[in-house]
Amino acid sequence: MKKSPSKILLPILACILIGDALGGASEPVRLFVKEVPLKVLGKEVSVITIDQADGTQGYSPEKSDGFHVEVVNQLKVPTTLHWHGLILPNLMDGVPFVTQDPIAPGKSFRYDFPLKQSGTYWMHSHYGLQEQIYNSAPLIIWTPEERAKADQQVVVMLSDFSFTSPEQILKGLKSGAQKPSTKEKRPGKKNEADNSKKMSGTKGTSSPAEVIAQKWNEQNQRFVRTVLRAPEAEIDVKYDALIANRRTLDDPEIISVRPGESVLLRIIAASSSQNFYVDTGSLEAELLAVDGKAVQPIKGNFFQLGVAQRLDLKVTIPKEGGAFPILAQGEGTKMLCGVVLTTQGVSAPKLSRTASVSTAALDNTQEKRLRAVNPLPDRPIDRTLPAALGGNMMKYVWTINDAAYPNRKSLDIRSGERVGIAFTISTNMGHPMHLHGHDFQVVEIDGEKISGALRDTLMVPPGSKMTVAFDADNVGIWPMHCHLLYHLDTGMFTVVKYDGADVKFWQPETQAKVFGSPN
Ligand SMILES: [Cu+2]
Repeated sequence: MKKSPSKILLPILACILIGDALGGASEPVRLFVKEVPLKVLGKEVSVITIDQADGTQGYSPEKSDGFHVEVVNQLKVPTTLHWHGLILPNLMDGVPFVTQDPIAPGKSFRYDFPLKQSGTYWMHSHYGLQEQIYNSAPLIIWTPEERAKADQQVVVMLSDFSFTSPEQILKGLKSGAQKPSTKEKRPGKKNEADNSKKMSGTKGTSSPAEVIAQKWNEQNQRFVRTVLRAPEAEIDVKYDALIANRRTLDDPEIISVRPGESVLLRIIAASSSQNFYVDTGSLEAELLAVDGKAVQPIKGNFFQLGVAQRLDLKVTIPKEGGAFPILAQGEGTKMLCGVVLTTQGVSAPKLSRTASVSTAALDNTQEKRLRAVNPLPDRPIDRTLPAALGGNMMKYVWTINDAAYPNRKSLDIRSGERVGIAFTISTNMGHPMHLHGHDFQVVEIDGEKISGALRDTLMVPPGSKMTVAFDADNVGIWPMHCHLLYHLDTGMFTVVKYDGADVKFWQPETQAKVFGSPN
């Protein structure tokens, strides 16, 4: 139920009664999308926030209440909000020119639907390049079981920060200014598509250096941090800082915790194109869920997190107390961000924003070991959709099945099918691929069949072959795209379309006019 500033009790009581009659709170929470100042590295910049009337960021409903939101656009430009990872009715998905018209400045839009999931989700603008300037917020769906997972729960939103506007960054990428150095370029593998040879930094082609990577420690059955000689990860946007809960490590959020108690960290990669490694340091963590969906608990202190993915990590504070930084290092960079857990009377240590060594590319070390708690029912795949991830770095155009969006090429399916999506990749950067409106299960990695994690976003590293499966039980037209903002914006986007879907809002031609064509 929305908190009302009204002093009159009667309307509130009426509200509660109506809400109860409908089996839950139906009064919408108003989410105001607006510009706010933010100080980063001593300089004040203007960013976007999604706030409730009382200043709460985002929206975290009880599952049993359902989802009831009115988005109020207080920006000077259009927007829409997408509820990342939620299984919802198609026209509630919040994608302009696919499932709704943009919300004009000063206008609002209602989103109402029952909730089918619980756990760590998030919301973000699906309009233009607004995601880089933090048109995003947490979306935690609560149940008594979610609350019982730990003594204390903390949401950590990770992001990337640049003093350069997203429009300028895109211009730079298109003109080659942000391109990785070409001196490390070598010919691509023989079997790669022709255009992939134009991409710089093919995996294994940059000269090996000392890099931080994730390793599975077989003896202790846990994920750990290791330093090895390997190529640095290829990245195409270089940020000025990384932030956690909108703060750099110069002035991180300090979270008070109690000795001996457990803390569940709900970590969200809300970045526009920075993948992360999450380092819990001296605290042994237990990974309980990815993308809001339970996995067989697996231990470690060093985890991979692709853009738009989430990690639920449970840690226990030692009885003797102390200060415990929870850090995230960017893929292919030395930059760090994070929060610090401290017990009473302990001050947080001074932390550097820079690690001494850069990191390797995200890979399948972690994904191969994840197992779903609630796998899909056993049944063969009826139809496999190909998803060949490609691109042309010279033109800065990114493609799925050789096509750059906007276009009218859809991946077509029918209700009732078990659908597979077979990802192949010919580019030197990995792509965090997100399918709207469904949970999918990772069922095959590099030829090995597994009962892998349920997810809504899959990191496809360079050189890998990965298949996911889902049950086609949610009729509609659903975006499937790379979640690196600049790849999504320059073509790596398509739609999975059910037979008989309502496509009245699908206007790729209008989108091309409004956002421009990548070609
Ligand atoms: Cu991508």
